[in-house]
Amino acid sequence: MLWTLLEVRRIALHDPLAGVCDSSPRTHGSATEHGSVKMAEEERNASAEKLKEKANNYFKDKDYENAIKYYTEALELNPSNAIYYSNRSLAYLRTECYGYALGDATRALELDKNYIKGYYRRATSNMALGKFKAALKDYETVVRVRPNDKDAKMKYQECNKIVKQKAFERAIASDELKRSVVDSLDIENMTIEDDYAGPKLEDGKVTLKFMKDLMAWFKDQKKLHRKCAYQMLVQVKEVLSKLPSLVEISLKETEEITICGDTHGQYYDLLNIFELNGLPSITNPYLFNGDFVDRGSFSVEVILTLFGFKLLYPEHFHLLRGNHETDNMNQMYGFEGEVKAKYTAQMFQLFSEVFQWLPLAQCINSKVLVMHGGLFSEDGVTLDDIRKIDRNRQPPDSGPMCDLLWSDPQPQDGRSVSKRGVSCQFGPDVTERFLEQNKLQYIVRSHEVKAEGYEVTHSGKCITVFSAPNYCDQMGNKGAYIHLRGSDLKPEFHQFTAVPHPDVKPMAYANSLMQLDTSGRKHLDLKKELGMLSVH
Ligand SMILES: [Mn+2]
Repeated sequence: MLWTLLEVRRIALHDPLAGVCDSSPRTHGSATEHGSVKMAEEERNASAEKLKEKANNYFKDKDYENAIKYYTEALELNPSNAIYYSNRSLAYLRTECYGYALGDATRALELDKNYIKGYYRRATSNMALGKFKAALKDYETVVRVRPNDKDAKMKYQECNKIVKQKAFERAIASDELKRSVVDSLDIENMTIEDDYAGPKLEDGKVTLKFMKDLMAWFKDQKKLHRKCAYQMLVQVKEVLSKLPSLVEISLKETEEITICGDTHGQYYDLLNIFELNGLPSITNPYLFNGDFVDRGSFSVEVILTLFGFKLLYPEHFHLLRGNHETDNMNQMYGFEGEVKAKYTAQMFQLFSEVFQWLPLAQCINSKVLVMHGGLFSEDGVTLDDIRKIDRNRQPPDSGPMCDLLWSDPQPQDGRSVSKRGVSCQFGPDVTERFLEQNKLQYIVRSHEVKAEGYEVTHSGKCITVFSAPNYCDQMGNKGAYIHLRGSDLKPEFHQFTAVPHPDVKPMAYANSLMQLDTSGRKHLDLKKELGMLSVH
């Protein structure tokens, strides 16, 4: 069912490209000039190869945007080359455009169904999208064709394990309907060992002193005692579950709030934000706009610090859910692995329960709407519709809750299929209509890395803010946060750069399938990929 949907999206996705490739006047022109159609074609193919090599070099330098640009140009000259599609697919994977990656891998396979790498790419795209069954099918194909390929066998087994685990989880889900992990914990009777020298809650409460001690403790790469972590999680679940899906706040004339975008486990950059902009307090309120965890390998530290401030200043410290505060993402991108490594699987379950209670959007002075992803796949959604979303769940594959967490703006009017393969892209006209209907001035969203840390689009009506500088240690981007004053609600942008962190690489806790194929950690593997391809 889903596969069909993605197929449809893929076809739509490649329509514009097909248009470019069919630009016959240019083709015929050059053919006439050189006197022979065949020669012209050979020349075009040679130019395409040069463009591909240029793209490969950008890829090696981790400049994926330019790599994509030149693979695309190569494809305009030679649209029947499966390798170009496959290479571009890998570049799209690195830029998190999983929908495009899937489309390109599929296209490569249409051109050459024996192209094994295409199956790998399509499987990786599907894994990234949480479509484990579809991924398994492709790994099966690879293993069938290459029974002696150890790497393929490992990937097949890994993927098969996840599919079985999911099936098992579904089977027990009905028995354990809404039963919280909290019920099976005896937190009161957990003992804190005498040799633990770290911070403890004071009379079971988070205090400012506790928060300062906690941040210093985490900075030294030490672990908060599991009892304290559980206490915080239970309390924050209680606080979040009382909030509506759409949180509404009002700022007085002189009051100001700081809005931050994705932090993605970059704990030392989070500390830097507090250094630059002051610690959270009643007079220094913050809103963190989702994607606190995954990728960065200090996600536990980020989320416990944010939850701590939520407990300390529940009215003045705000958190919204991102698409990474979900089970599927956490399984692939590191948070689940990190919690299991630093604590237990049971604690991850509790994190998952807490995430389900994170609000989905926040409205400031009835004029500015903040959400992680963006606007909707259909017109006519009102603030009241957002208020009514029953959010205590994993997000569905479509609909308003999915869109709030996943969509992206686009420069052209209307809507398009998403580069990510989930939700949609919305144009300036969509934003305009939404704002008008809901009597709003503009939206603030996050979700996309931006070179300057922020971006203003849709004539100032759609603002992106991203607060993970040098994202994944490789994007070279700035981070930013926004100040909003109650008096005029004019956004004021502040940029910052990455600070050093201890030597634990991003994605260190991620699923091994993601590590091998998308994080670039296995440099050898990457070299093999491109080295092998460039001899063509
Ligand atoms: Mn996101």
